[in-house]
Amino acid sequence: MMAKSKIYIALAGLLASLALLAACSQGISQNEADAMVAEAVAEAAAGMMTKEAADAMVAEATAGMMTEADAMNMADDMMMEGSRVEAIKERGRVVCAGNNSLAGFGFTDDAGNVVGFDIDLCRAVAVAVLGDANAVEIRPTTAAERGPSMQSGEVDIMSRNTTWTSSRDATWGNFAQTMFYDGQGFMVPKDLGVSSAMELEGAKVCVQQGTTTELNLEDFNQQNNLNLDVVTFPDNVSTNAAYTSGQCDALTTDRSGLVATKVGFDNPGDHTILPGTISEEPLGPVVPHGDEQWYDIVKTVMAILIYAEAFDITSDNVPTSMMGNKSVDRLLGLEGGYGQDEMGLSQTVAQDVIKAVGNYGEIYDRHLTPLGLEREGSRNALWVSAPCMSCPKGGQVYAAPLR
Ligand SMILES: N[C@@H](CCC(=O)N[C@@H](CS)C(=O)NCC(=O)O)C(=O)O
Repeated sequence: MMAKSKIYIALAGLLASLALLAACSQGISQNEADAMVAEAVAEAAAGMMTKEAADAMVAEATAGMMTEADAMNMADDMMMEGSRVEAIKERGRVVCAGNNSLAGFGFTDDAGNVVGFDIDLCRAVAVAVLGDANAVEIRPTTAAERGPSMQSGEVDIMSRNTTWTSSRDATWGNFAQTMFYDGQGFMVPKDLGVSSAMELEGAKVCVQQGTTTELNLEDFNQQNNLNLDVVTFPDNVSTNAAYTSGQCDALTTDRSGLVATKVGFDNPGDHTILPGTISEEPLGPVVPHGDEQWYDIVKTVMAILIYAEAFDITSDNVPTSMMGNKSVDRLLGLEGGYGQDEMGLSQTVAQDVIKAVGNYGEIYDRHLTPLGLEREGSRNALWVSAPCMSCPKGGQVYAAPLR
C-alpha cells in the first residue's frame, strides 16, 4: 500500500503537470494555474480525496491516458471537493450504491422505487445529514462493480448485501459494523434428492462473478474434492435465470440471498435450501477511505438504529422530553452528548432518524421478516436480548455505546 506522504508527493507531481497543461490552454494564466495547484494539493493533503482516487489519477496521468480537457475537469473537481459531508450538503442528496434485484435487501418495487433493508440505512444516513429520508440517490451496482465504485469515491456509501473482508477493507473502503450476519449456502431442486452440499459431487453450480461466494465455492470444491462444474454469471438476474431454467443443479450465494430468491420463484416449494453454511458473510455498509467524519457518522447512525430498538423507541413513540433514563435521554439528545457536535450532527439527530425510518427491528420487520428470515434466536437478534450478561444467548447485533 502506498504511504500517505508518497501519495501527496505523487499527487504534487501530477498537479505540476496539470498546471503546465492548464497554463498552456487558453484563458488561464500561469499564476491562476499555480494557485489551482496549491489549493488542490492542500485539499488532497487534508485527506479530502481517497487514496485510491489519487492512485488512479496518478496512474492514468502517467500512462498518458488523460486528455488536456480531462485534466482540467479533474483539477476543477478537486478544487470543488471539500469534506464528504460538505459535498453531500451542497449536492442535496446522499449517493448510495445499492442492489436493485435482491428482494428484501435492495430491489425495485412496483412503484419503481429501490427499497429494502440495506436501502433504509442510506435513508437513515440522509436524515442525519440532510434531514430528509428521500434525499438519496440509489446507484444500482452489480457485485463486480462494487470495488471500482468505492475506489473512485463516486458514491458516498455502499449498502448492498456486501461481505466485510480484510482485503475489501484494505482496498475498497471502510466497513461500518455488520448489519446482517450471514453465511453461504446452496439451493437445489427438491427432485435432485440431495440433502447436503457434500453430496453435490460433479454437480453443475451457478454462481455470480465478483462475489465472495465465487471464491468460497472454489475453496469448498477443492478441499472436498467435489469436482464441481462451476458456471459463473455477471449478475443476479442471469444467475437465477440459469438455475431456474435447469442449466445448473445448484445455486449458491448468501443464505439470505437464497431465501430472498426462492420467494420470487414461480414454484418455491420445488426447491430446498440445504442445511449449513460454508463461510462467514458479515454483511454491512462501506464508505470510501479518507474521510473519518463521514465514516463516524455512518457508524453512529447504525448505533442509533440499534440502541433505539434496545430501548424500545420506535418511529411512532419517539419521546421529546426527558425519560429519566440517562442512556435514553442521551440518545434522544435531551441530556449530554455522544459526539454529535464533533461529527457535525444535530443534538437531536436520533429523534429525526428514528421518526423517519424506525429502529433496527422495525427496518428488519419491514423488509426481511416478510421473506421468512426469522430473527428471534438468530445471530441477527440484538445482543442485549440475552437474558443476562453471562448467558450469551442474544444475537450479534451490537454497536458502539452512544456516549
Ligand atoms: N455477500 C457476497 C455476495 C453479494 C452479492 O452480490 N450477491 C449477489 C447474489 S444474491 C447479488 O446480490 N447480486 C445482485 C446483482 O449483481 O445484480 C459478497 O459480498 O460478495
